[in-house]
Amino acid sequence: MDISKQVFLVVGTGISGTAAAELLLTKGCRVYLYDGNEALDTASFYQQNPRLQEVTLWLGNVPEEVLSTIDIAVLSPGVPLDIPFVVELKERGITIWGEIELAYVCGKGSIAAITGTNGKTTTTALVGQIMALHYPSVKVVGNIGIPYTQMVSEMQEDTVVVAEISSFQLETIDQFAPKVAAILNITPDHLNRHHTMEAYIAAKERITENQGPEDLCVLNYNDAVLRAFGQTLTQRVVYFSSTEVLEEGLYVKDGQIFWARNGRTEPVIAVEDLHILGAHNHENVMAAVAICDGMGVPMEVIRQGLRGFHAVEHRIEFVCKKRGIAFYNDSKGTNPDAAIKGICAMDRRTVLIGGGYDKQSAYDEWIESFDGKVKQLVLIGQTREKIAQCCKEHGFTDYVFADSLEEAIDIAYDTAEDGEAVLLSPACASWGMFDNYEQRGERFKEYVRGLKE
Ligand code: UMA
Repeated sequence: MDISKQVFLVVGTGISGTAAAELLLTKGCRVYLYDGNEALDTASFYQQNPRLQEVTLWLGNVPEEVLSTIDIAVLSPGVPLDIPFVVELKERGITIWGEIELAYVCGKGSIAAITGTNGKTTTTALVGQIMALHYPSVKVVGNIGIPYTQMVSEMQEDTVVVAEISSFQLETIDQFAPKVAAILNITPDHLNRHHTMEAYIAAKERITENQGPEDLCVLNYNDAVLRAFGQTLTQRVVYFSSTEVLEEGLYVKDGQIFWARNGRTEPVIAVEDLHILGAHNHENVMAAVAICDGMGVPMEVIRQGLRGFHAVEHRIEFVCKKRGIAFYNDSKGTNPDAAIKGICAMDRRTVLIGGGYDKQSAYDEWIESFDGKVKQLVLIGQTREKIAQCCKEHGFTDYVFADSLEEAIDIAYDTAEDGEAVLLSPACASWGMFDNYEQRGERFKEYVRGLKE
């Protein structure tokens, strides 16, 4: 398809939409922008995006005379497929692409794509770092915070693209075909968007749907859904397990990561040589090893990359000590499963700050994981009553409400004692109080660093 002849409507004016529109302009396409937020300040939008001056931005609706000319709509990840505006686009026969699909159609190079409920940012960052030791042109893109379309103009045939891809982004792929795909795990998340667990799983599994027999899929053996899914695939599959010794695949035994393949078992690295904590991170490391090997990186380079990698920001990130209390920022704990890992990584009594935007998650397992370690739970945001109710049902009554993150930190600082920890690991998205989890984490770190001893 000659995309320069198509008329595009880019839906959403966040970082994906603006990057997509800019890319389309460089391809000589006719482009319109749309945003459902009718209160958006268009003057400041154009000020912040001067290269989009010539693109008309419609808020709330698009006039019929424009809509009738649109060939392809490019959706930002945060735009659900079942909202009336998108349903209308589909009914009109307009092709729907996600921002990822547009990047794939226009981009170059070979792709390693990583999805999963948790661990995808750490794994993507780790894979990116290892690849950069071996390949001259590596682009780390996607849900990690750098729109894929933003990097397309810098891609060459020999570029290696390392893409973190969310379930939102996978809902709107068409031809997107990574050379190596990885699904790290699937636990309940984003059910307000996908409605059912089945739909969420199906979205994640789409990462493999255009792969050929020579391509590779990396899967978590401990996840029953993914283990069964691997058996249905025709491409090559590598499993990893943090609890079982596998006949074929990567596993952890006696503090060492091994890879059993083709009748040989090779030690990969000792867990003590890694700088990232917890069994979930061993899974991320094993996935990264299989992905990088699948992309042609020699094992010695992979080992070097593993040894040099430290935790990513906002993921169980140590901030500082005040009055002997250790503060950890786990703002990326945006769902109960991720937040459980935050608690598991604490080795002392902890005052926990939780709550935020309601994604209709169940908090039972998260509260059960407190297991005597959580001294007090300070609740913020839209979900605070719902979580408090769930706490009561599980017999946990040491919770209090705060009206802001700052107030929550003050309460936690008052409650925690020398030798204990304060952990921000909300089990909820940040929306409603913050633009994103990064902003929440930054605000936490800034305020904590300013606390008086
Ligand atoms: N909008 C509409 N209609 C809607 C919904 C949104 O018009 O129904 C508009 C909003 O008014 C806004 C724009 O769309 O102007 C926002 O688009 P967006 O929500 O897709 O946000 P972007 O800024 O483009 O960021 C997106 C991802 N956001 C989401 O998936 C919600 C970012 O992931 C990603 O880093 C970025 O693209 C680059 O690829 C963030 C995220 O929270 C980190 N991801 C979820 C997660 O990790 O759990 C999936």
